[in-house]
Amino acid sequence: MKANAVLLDLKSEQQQKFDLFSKALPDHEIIEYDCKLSDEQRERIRYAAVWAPEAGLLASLPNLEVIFSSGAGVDHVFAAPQLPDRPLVRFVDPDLTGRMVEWVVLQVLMHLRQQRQYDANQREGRWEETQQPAAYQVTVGIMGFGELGQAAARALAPLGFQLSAWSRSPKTVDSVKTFHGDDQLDDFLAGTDFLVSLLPHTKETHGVLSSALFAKLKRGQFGVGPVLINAGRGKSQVEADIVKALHDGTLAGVSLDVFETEPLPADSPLWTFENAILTPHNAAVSDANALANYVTDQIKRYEKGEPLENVVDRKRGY
Ligand code: NDP
Ligand code: OXD
Repeated sequence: MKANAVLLDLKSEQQQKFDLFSKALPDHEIIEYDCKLSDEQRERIRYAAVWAPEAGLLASLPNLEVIFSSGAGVDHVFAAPQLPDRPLVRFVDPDLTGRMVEWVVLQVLMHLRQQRQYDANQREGRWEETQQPAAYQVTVGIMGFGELGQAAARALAPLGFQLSAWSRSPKTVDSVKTFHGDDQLDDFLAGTDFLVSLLPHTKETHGVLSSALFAKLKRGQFGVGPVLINAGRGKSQVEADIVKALHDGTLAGVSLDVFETEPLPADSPLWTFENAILTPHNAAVSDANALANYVTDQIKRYEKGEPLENVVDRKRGY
């Protein structure tokens, strides 16, 4: 019998790759969760890698030592009732970060160059130029300036954008005007043309992307902006307010990867706007290979007595 079993309760495309875990940890038993576990299996499980575990699953594992989130976010893990008090490690990896950077840069450029308008013109065979600002005339404000927000800033900087960022705690980063805390939020918004949200979903960030906030954004030049780009979490946005802001011009456009309800319901008005770019919560997927390497490396570190990395602070909720 192999010692120290690892339970996998991942998204289906990652779960299918469970052999990656077996190869990396040949002396561990890998158990794919399929809604039933014997009492002996429950006793053997020391580690669990999960996306959205069902109520009571993790609490039913008497010898569980570490929980791994298969995403960078952890709200889906915290949402599970009866979450045991064990270290929760989130997924922080160059593969995921690189994917998010690609998505953010793509969206910023799509709005800067008014690509949706040119797509519409092309469909109608219309040759028509619009005035376009250059990157250096636009301030991209990044809300949530952690792993992903800082990587996005590093990619946007060489394109010439003016950059600002807002986080909970103070930060000093070259070429980025930084703000922190609720007291500095209005100043951050007042200077922001394109607002990129990479915030986690917590009690504090719930519904923060609302009419009141959109009204405080800088009114951009040349008819471009303000724009909302959100790949953080859908529950940080008020979709009824986004729809209203797109109708009345408070927002010139949006790019949304995350939604209050996922999948986005077919009757959501968001589907109907030409200037709303929607993607199905795949701005930065957790690649199965990268995830298996990450989790198995962390387990090896832990078993050698080294500290786990990227352990979530439960009080902050991210
Ligand atoms: P980090 O924890 O590294 O960064 C989070 C940032 O948000 C930090 O700068 C933090 O401030 C800031 N923050 C949190 N709460 C507040 C608050 N109340 N007020 C102001 N700032 C706040 O996380 P990551 O960058 O790795 O990931 C961010 C989020 O991106 C994830 O939680 C997840 O929701 C989302 N995500 C989405 C994906 C997708 O495909 N759509 C893929 C991966 C992640 P401070 O620095 O002071 O702690
Ligand atoms: C994540 C996500 O949190 O994919 O990693 O949303």
